[in-house]
Amino acid sequence: MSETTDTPGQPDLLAQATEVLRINDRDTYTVPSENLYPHQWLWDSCFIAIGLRWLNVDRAQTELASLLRGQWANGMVPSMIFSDKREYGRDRQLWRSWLNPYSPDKVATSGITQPPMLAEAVWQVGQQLNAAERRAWYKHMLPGLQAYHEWLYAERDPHQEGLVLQIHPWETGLDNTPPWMHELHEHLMPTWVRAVRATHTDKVINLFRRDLHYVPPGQRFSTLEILCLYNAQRRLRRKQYDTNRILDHALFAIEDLTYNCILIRANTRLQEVAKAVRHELPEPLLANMKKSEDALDTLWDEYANVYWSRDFVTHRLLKVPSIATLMPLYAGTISKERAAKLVKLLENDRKFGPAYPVPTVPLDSPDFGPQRYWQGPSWMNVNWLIMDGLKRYGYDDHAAALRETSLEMVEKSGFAEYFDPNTGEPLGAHNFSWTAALTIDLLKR
Ligand code: 9WN
Repeated sequence: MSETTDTPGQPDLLAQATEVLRINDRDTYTVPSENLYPHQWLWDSCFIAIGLRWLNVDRAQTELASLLRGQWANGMVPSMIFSDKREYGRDRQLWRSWLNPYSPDKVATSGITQPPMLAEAVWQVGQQLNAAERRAWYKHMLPGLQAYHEWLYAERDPHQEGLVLQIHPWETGLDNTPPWMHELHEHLMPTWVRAVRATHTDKVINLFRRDLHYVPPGQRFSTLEILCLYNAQRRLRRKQYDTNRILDHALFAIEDLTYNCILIRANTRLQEVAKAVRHELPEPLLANMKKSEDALDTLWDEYANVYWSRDFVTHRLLKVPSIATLMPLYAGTISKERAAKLVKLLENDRKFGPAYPVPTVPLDSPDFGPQRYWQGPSWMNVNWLIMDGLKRYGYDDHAAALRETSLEMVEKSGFAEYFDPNTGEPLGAHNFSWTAALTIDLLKR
């Protein structure tokens, strides 16, 4: 990794963050953390590249280009590309991506995707290049990016609503976020998992969970939830990750609010990238992008004054509070009036305003647990998205305050995967790559 200059006042933090990325560097990509997450993940690499671009822009480009080695021939960019080390054979076998004819020949991947942060990351890395390099970089990434967005609309918006659906909680990146877990607990728990619950055998299964070797149980999924998620993953595998077959009898089919907000923003970035190299995006794709912006409105709840995710089949809004509430700020296409309503929630001490914001579930929700993974803790990537949204709507002071508390959290507790929003205590994995990378981005901007 190339040398970097210190930012006044924060030299140690910058050096420490750089060291985390060095430890997790696997030459062409970066693992999220050494033991718990030994593969390449889609949105992790995007956040990592956004930080890496300040240290070594070549390496940041490699990080993103590596994601495309896993791209499927139908355009899907998978959520995970597996390490080819022998010891991870079990992980590759669990997914068996080779069952689907579109999966790449030489790399094993998952069979689902993750939030489409790639266009944003490509654009951000481009900002560190001179005009000629930037054009070359955009040209290099554009075909893969365009194919990915086309795939999202072709396969994940079958009714052409302008909103794309997700088929597994892992696709949202917010694995156990309450709206999805409510669906799971209310409708989708398989009989054999109910039997495990009734007989309390989950305690035995705990002994075999790899994650619990590194993270205390209260900071992760419950075993029942994990069993349900693996059950859902096996159903996708049985249908060879073919969206049509999956939607025939889908366990999960949700138009997730966070996912769609990230897509709307990514569409804007993709258009900027295309424009920079005078490439005309196909009309149908442009029409879909426009439709998405309008479709976001259909998720607005006039009574509650917030947006929600929606069930794809029943079209019922999933009225369960979570961090998704604030994500339309990042989408950037909502009105100033609605943005102001969301900012009020961020200012509210009983909702999104603890000492170390932003909690991934509002404090007054019955689902809030300050240490439970995506059910309360503060995460650096979510903070980054919210800061970006705040700035776009002119809330510079709010964004600056969030930058400050985010950096304080890291100074106090190191580069944890997530943080207790009340105490700032470190939770989950240590030396987590996107926490380090986004710290670098906050320090360098
Ligand atoms: C499943 C890697 C990933 C993140 C996700 C986070 C977690 C995986 C897991 O870790 O998901 O994909 O093992 O739970 O929820 O956002 O990309 O850091």
